[in-house]
Amino acid sequence: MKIGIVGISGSGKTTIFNALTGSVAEVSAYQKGKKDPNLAVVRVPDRRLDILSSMYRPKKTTYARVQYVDIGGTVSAREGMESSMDELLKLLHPVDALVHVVRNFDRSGESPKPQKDLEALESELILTDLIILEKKIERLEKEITKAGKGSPEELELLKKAGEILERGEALRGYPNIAQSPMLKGYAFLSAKPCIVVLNTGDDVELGTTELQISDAIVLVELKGRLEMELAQLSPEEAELFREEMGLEEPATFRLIKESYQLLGLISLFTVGTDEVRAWPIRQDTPAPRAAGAIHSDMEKGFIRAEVVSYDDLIACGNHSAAQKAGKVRLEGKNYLVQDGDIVDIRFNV
Ligand SMILES: Nc1nc2c(ncn2[C@@H]2O[C@H](COP(=O)(O)OP(=O)(O)OP(=O)(O)O)[C@@H](O)[C@H]2O)c(=O)[nH]1
Ligand SMILES: [Mg+2]
Repeated sequence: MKIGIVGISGSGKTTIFNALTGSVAEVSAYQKGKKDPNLAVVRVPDRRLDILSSMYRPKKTTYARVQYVDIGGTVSAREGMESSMDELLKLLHPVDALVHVVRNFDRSGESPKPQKDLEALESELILTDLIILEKKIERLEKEITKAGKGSPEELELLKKAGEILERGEALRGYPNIAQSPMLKGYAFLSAKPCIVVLNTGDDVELGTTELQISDAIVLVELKGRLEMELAQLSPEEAELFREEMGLEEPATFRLIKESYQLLGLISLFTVGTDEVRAWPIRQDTPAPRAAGAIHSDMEKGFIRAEVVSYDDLIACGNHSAAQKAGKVRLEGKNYLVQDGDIVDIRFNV
C-alpha cells in the first residue's frame, strides 16, 4: 500500500517525508526530471502491539507497514499545466492515497496562504481527471455507436463523474463513483482518498489557522520542521526532548495512523513467543481471506479461527483467563475480522 506525498513546491513535502521516515532526504533539492522520488517504508505505530509484546515477550515484534513516496517538486501550481500533468500522472497513478502538504509558514518573506494553495492543487487534480475523462468518454462513445462494443454502464458512470468534476468537485466525495470497480482502472487522482497536512511554522500556535476543507478530507496539522528534527534524534534524546516540551507521541504517528485508516486497513494480531505481529487487512475481510494474508495455506485449508478481541484479552489479563471467561470464540468462514482481533487460525493442508 503506497501513499503519495503531494503539494505545491516548497510546501514541506520532503520535510514531512523525513519526519515520517526518520530519513534525511535533502530538502528543496528536487530538480525536475533529475531525481527519483524519495521512497520509504514506515511502520505503523500501535500501542496495542507494544502491550501484547510486553505480555508475550516474543523474539520478534512486527508492525504493520505503509509506504510513502515523496513526489518532489513536480506538483506545482506555478508550472505550466501540460508538462506538470504528465509527470504527475505517471508518478501518482500507482498510489493508493494522497497526503497533500500545505504550507503554513513564512517562506522567503512570503506569508502562507494555505486556503489558496490547497485549492490550487485540488483544482489541478480535478482538471487532470477531467481531461482524461473527456478523452475516455469520446473513445467509449465511438466504440459503442460504431463497433457495438464497450459498456454503456461505464459511459454512464463516466458522464456522472464528469458532471462532478465540471462543478469543480473532487470525486473522492462520491464513494459510488470513486470506488466503482468499473472506473478503478482510470485511477482518477481526485478519487484517491486524501489527508491534508497543514504544515505549520514553529512560531504559529497549532489549531489557530482557519482552513475550509470538504468532509471527504482528513486534516492533520503539525509542525513539519520540528517533527523532522525530532525524528532525526536518537530515541533517547527524542524522549527527553518530548518530556521537556510536554509532548506525547510524535505528531507523525497520528499522520501514519490516519494514513492506515485512509487506506481502509485494520489490524489483526497474531501472538506467540516467536513473534507478535500486526497484519494489515482490509475492513470487512472474511476470516479465510484474512488468514490468507498470513499464509496462503491457511486460506486454502481454513477450518476455524480462534478469536479474542484485544480489549477482552487485556480486561481478562491473559489468554487462559479470557478463555475461562468465555471470551475466546471459534469463528467460521463467514466471520468478518475486526480491528484488534487476536487470531489463531485452525487449518488443514
Ligand atoms: N519554518 C518552517 N519551514 C519549513 C517547514 N517545513 C519545511 N520548511 C522549509 O521550507 C523549505 C522547503 O521544504 P521542503 O521540505 O524541501 O519542501 P518540498 O515541498 O519538498 O519542496 P519541493 O520538493 O521543492 O517541492 C525548506 O527550506 C524547509 O526547511 C516548517 O514546518 N516550518
Ligand atoms: Mg521535496
